[in-house]
Amino acid sequence: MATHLTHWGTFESVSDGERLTAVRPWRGDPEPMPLIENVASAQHHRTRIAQPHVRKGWLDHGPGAPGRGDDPFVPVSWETALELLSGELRRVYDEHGAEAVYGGSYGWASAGRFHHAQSQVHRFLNCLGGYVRHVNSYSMGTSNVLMPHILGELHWMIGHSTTKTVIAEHTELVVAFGGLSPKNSAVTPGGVSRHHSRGWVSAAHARGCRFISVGPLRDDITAEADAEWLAPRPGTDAALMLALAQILDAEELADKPFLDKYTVGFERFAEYLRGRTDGVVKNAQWAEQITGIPAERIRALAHEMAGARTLVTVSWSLQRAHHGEQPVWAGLALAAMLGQIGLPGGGFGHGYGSAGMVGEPARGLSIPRFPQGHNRIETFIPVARIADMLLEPGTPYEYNGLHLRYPDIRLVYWAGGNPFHHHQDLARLRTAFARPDTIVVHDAFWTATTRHADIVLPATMTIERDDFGAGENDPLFVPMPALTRPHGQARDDYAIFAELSEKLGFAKEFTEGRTAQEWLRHLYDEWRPEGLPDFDTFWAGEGIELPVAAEQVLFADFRADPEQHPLTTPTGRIEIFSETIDSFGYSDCPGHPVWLEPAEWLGGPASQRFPLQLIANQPRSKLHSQLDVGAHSQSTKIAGREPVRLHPQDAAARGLRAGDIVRIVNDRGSCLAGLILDDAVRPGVAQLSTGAWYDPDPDDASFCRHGNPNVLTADRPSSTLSQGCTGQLTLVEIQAHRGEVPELAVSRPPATA
Ligand code: PGD
Repeated sequence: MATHLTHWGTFESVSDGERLTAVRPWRGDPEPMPLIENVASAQHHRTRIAQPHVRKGWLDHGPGAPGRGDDPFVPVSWETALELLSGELRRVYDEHGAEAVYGGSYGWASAGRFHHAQSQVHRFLNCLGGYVRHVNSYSMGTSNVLMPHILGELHWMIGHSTTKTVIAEHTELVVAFGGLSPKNSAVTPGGVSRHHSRGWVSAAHARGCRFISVGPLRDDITAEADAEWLAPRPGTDAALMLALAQILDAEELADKPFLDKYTVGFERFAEYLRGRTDGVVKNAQWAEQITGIPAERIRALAHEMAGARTLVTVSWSLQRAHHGEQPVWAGLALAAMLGQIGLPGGGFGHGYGSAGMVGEPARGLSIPRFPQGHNRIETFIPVARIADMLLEPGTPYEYNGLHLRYPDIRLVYWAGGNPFHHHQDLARLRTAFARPDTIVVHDAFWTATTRHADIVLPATMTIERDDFGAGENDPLFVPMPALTRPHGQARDDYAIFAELSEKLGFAKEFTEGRTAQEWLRHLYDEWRPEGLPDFDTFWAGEGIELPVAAEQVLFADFRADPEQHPLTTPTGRIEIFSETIDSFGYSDCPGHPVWLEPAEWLGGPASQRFPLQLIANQPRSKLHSQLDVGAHSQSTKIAGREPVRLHPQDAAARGLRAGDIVRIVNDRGSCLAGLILDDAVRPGVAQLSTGAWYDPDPDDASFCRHGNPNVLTADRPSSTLSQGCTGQLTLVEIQAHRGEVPELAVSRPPATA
C-alpha cells in the first residue's frame, strides 16, 4: 500500500508495476470522494498519449502552416520531436525575441511540488530568455484584482479565513451567497488529506446555527445544513445585498461605531443606497424587481442578519461573471455594516464552499518548491485575455489602472493546463489559436488543447513518477514514490525540459546537474526544519504532519487595534469607497459597490431570445477537465454526453423528457447534453458543468458534440478593472436534438498520418 495525493483527495493503492490494482481512500479521510476512481481507470485509456507527435501540416510546411485542430498527427521519436522543437525555439527567440513567446501556461496540472508543470515550464523558459506571462487565475481573476484595493491580498485572506471550527462554535446565521458547495470544497490545490465539507456544517447546525443558501441550485449546500434556499435571478446577488444594506442604513441597524473606526467611504456608498446619486432608492421593492425575491423576505432577512452573529460569505463563482466585482464588494460592505468583522464566527468570508483550504487553519510551514528562476520579460496579460492577445497584437487595453498593449505572440508553450477546457467562447479561441507560428503542449492525454497543438509531448501522470506534496493549508506532507511504470513513452516534464536544455546549451543552468530524485532530496534537505525526519526516513514513510494554527478569526488583530494591525489597503481600513478604483474612471467598476446589469441575465433584453440562464459551474465527477475519460466521470454521462439539469417545468414547456439528448444553443455556439430533470434547479435556469472535453463538429467548431459549455459562454471580461473570466453565467435556449446523435471523436486518439 502506498499513499498518493491528488487535488481531490488522498488514496492508498496497490500496483502490479503496470497499473493500480486496488485503490481506496486514505484511512484518515472522514469524507472520501469517489473521484479517486478516475485515476486508475484513465491511466491506460486509449486517449493517453503514448509517444511524441507533430501535426502533419506543421511538419510538411513549417511553422504557421494552416490546419491546426484539423490536421492529422505524425507519431515521431523523442529524438525527432526534441530536435524539431529546439530548432523552433531557437528560431523564435533569435528572430522575434522572448516577447514573442507566451509561456503563461495556466492550469491546475497535478499534485506534487517538484513535477508541478507550471514551475517546470517557467524555469525552462526563464533559462531560455524569458516569456510573456499571465497574472491572476480563472478561479478568482476578478477578486485577485479587487481585494487588494478594498480588503487585502486575496491569498493571504484565504489562508487566514476564520476557521470552520470557529464558525461551528460561534456563528448563529450563515448567509452564503453562492452556497457552500460540497463538491468544490472537496478540492484543494496540491492535495487534500481530510475532507471537511459536511462535518463542520453538521456541527454548526446541531448547535443551532441557521444556514441560508442564496443561489440558483438548491444542492449547492450540503443537506446537513438544512438550509433555507433563496434563489434570486442568477447574477443579481449584488442587488439583493444592496437592498439589505439599504434597510440596515434606513432603519439605523448599521453599526456606526464600527464603520467609523474600521472603514472608509461609507457615506459615499450610503448616498447611493439612499438614491441621492441616481434618484433610485435601493430598497426591498427595488431589489424584488431585479432579483425576484419578495420584498418582505428581504426586509425580514436584514433584521435577522442584524440580530444574530452572522457570517456573510460570497463564493468565488459570483465573481466569475460580468461585473463580478459587485457581489464581492457589496457583500463586504454589508458585513461591515453588521459590524462583526474580526469577531469569532461573524463578518465576511470569500470562498467557503469554493475550495477546501478556505477556513482550514493556516499551516505554519510552506513546503519545498522547485525554483522557477527570474523572468526578464515584464510583459504580461490578465490570464483570461488570451484570445484577445492572440487575435489583436499591438492593441492597447486597460487593466487595473494600467495602459497596456498586447504583445505579438509567435510561439505558445503549454504544460499542465487545458485552455480548450478553461477559456470561454471556444470557437473564438480556436480562431485565436490559428494565429501563432507554433504551439507546443505537454499533456498526458489527447485533450482538446493537445489536438490544437503542433508539437505534442506525452507527460507522465503523478502515479508514474517520484514526487512529494501537500495541499495549500493541508498539514499532511506526503512522499509520492512512483506507483507504476509510465504509460508508453511518456516522460516527466522535467526530463523533457532537461533534454531540451541540453540541446539548447543550458542544461547546467536548468538541471544544476541533478536528476529528479536528486532534486527531491536536495529540496527537502534545504528545507528541512529542525525536528523533522531526514529525507530517507521521510521517503520511506507515509507522510508527516506539519504544524497548523489552532483556530483563527479573520482580522481579529485588526479589530483589536487597527493602528497596530492596519489592513494592506491604501488607507489601512476596509474601503467601502475606494479612491484608487474611483480614480481609474471605469464606468463598469466605479468607486463603491453598485448594481450594474450584466450583459446576459434573465431580466435583460437578451433573455427574450435565450430565456434560460446557463450555470456553467465546476463538475461533480472530476476536477475541471481532468480525467474526464475516467470511470467515475464516465458513469455520470448520458449516452456519453455531459448531463444538463433543468427544472421539470422548463422541460415540460419545451416538450423535453429525462434522458433526452438536447441541444443547448445561443448566438456563439451550441452543444449536445443529456437531460436530467431536477427541481433543485431554479426555474429559468439550466446547469451544465464544465469539464466535458471539447469535441467540435468537423464542419462547425462552435458546435460541441460532447457538452462543453464554453462553446456557449462569452469571452467578455468581468470589467476593465480586473479583466477576469466570466464563464459562470450565460443565456441559452434548449431544444430537442433532432436526428442521429453524432459519434464522439474526443474519446479516441486523433487521426495519425
Ligand atoms: P484542468 O482540467 O485542471 O483545467 O482550467 P485548467 O486548465 O486548470 O487542466 C489541467 C491539464 O493539465 C489537464 O489536461 C491535465 O491532463 C494536465 N496535466 C495534469 N498533470 C500534468 C503534468 O504533470 N504535466 C503536464 N504536462 N500536464 C499535466 C481550470 C479553470 O477553468 C479554472 S481553475 C476555473 S475556476 C474556471 N472555471 C470555469 C467556470 O466556472 N465556468 C466556465 N465556463 N469555465 C471555467 N473555466 C475555468
